[in-house]
Amino acid sequence: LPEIIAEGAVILRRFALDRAERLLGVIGEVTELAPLRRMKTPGGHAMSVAMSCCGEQGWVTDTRGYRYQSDDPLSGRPWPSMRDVFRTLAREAASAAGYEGFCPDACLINRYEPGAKMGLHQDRDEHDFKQPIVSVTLGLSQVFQFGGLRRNERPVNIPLHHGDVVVWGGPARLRYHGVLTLKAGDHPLTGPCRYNLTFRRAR
Ligand code: MD3
Ligand code: FE
Repeated sequence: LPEIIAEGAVILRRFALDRAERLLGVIGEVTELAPLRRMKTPGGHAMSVAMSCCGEQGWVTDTRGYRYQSDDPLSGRPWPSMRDVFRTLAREAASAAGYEGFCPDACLINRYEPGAKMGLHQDRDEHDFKQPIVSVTLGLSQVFQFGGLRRNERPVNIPLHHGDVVVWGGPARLRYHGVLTLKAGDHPLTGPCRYNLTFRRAR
């Protein structure tokens, strides 16, 4: 049953569980073409999260800033295409949360290893904030921080587990969020890591 965590934000616990192994297989296929890498922030520090992308647009960061682009900066080639299992999952989850017709053009693949985290931020590099975001957790559990529309609002901690899908739209779309440091663990399908797939409409 959908769990509403705020207006516009819905957790679909274990929604992706039955397709988790297929999703992980596709992550393997995509990251063979576009390897996971720790990108640099505009401040010049390497992120602790390793990232790759698939779809028409990929999210990148370097010392020039954050943006979407159609080519992988490592290879200079277009990002691997959006895979059907990815697109279908994102569409079905959005629909289950009340957002019909979601058609992502970007999937960011985040890999967290023990010690990796993502500080509080807003997702605001997309053109249309009326489009929702769908995120999928695979492997180890990690605590998600769900804040307010202003950075100074104290976030709520929400543990996310293997197969959980979260849909963020409407008034929740620009909320601050992050994830706490991943603790060491061993998951039968992913070993020492958590993967997060984040589906967005960039353009
Ligand atoms: C809440 N990733 O890649 S996904 C990111 O677990 C990112 O890898 C985290 O934040 C992760 O930008 C969290 C969940 C998420 C994504 C977008 C949101 C939560 C959101 C947008 C608004 C509010
Ligand atoms: Fe984010």
